[in-house]
Amino acid sequence: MTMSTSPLESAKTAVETSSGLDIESIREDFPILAVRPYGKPLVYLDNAATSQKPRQVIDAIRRYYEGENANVHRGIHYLSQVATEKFDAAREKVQHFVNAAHSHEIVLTSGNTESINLVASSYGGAFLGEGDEILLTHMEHHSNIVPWQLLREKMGVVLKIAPVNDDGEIIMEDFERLLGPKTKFVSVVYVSNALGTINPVKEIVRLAHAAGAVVLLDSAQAVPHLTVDVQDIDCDFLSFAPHKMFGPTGIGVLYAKAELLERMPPYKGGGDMIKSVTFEKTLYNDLPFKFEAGTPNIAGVIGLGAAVDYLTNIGMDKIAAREAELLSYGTRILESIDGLRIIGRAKEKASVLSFIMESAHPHDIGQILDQEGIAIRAGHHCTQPLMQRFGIPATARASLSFYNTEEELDALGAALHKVNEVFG
Ligand code: C6P
Repeated sequence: MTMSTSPLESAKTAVETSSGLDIESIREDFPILAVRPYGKPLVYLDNAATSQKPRQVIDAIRRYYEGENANVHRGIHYLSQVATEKFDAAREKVQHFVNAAHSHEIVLTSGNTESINLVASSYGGAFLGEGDEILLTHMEHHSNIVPWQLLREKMGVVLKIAPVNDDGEIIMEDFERLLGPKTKFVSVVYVSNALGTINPVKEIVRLAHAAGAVVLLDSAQAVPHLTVDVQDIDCDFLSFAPHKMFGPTGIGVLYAKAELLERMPPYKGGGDMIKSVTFEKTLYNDLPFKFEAGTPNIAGVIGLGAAVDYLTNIGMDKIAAREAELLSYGTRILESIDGLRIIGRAKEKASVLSFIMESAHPHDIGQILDQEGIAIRAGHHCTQPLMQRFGIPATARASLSFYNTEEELDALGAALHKVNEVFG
């Protein structure tokens, strides 16, 4: 006898056979997934805020503190050599992960935000001036708006904003129209944290370069989900956030073309970024150390190296394919909820599901879901201008990662029905 299956059940079967990943064993890598909030299974759908950490990353950090802890690039003793080797190896892993041409094009910072501030302050302070135009888009995170506003206050640069359409895509005709002879810099988010839109970054870089502008890609939400190849994209700067890609907090990455880093002045002064110091004059260190003043977050960098290994072993192509499956499954679940509107319907989309409901404010949705053990984010997601563009104060946002499951998305759907029951 053939059993009838619902569309979602048949989708689930297809997912399990096509992803090629053993999700159950992957989930065992993440100790935190065993936490039971309020006695219920944890459903962690807040990966865009920060991802959870696999045991491999946690162990690498523990190993460092238990058996390798020393400062780097300074000591001649055994521990310092071990720590320095691990630290330098992590930079090379990051280099290969984003296909940078040289390891000295990878600058280690304290976070994605810090990486963008470094560029605005160092490159912007040295090479941009009164009346120069910087082109952003309406979907930027505050981290890619405010540093440029600070520069505007200091240098008198002009900010231009490329609009987005109702689906949450950059209107490329307007983007192109806004590029002019005064455009000296373009700074664009690769994947929107609030909408999930994957922007056409190769085309953006091509157009910007043709107009003579330098390009930064805020890739905080891209690197955990897509294969990112900086040489193929040909961007000048690319920032990302290891804590969103299964690594620790307190560490960031800035990729930059070497010729730009060579010309840029240091961002901060201190130890490690110098060759020699007298009271009269300081000679700066070679790349990338010129931009890495003070003792770095050594444990964080070693943890980042382990996160890169973890992702590489699984395979970014498999991760992207799995997340595409989860995104389409989750989209269909949300579409089945009365009075729910998805914000962000770009054709090219990463695994972010932002939505509003007629029955409840996003914060109330977040609270009901929390009671069910489901972690989402509710708010403006540090994209207030984008929320204004859509005429809404906030969204509820479920952001998925490859370790999520169809069962978890079913739980999300059931909890959203409950929201309608409670508030409807
Ligand atoms: N977005 C989110 O929940 P930091 O805080 O430096 O690690 O990253 C800032 C940042 C910059 N750009 C984009 C596209 C981002 O998504 C983020 C962080 C988190 O969406 C926290 S607001």
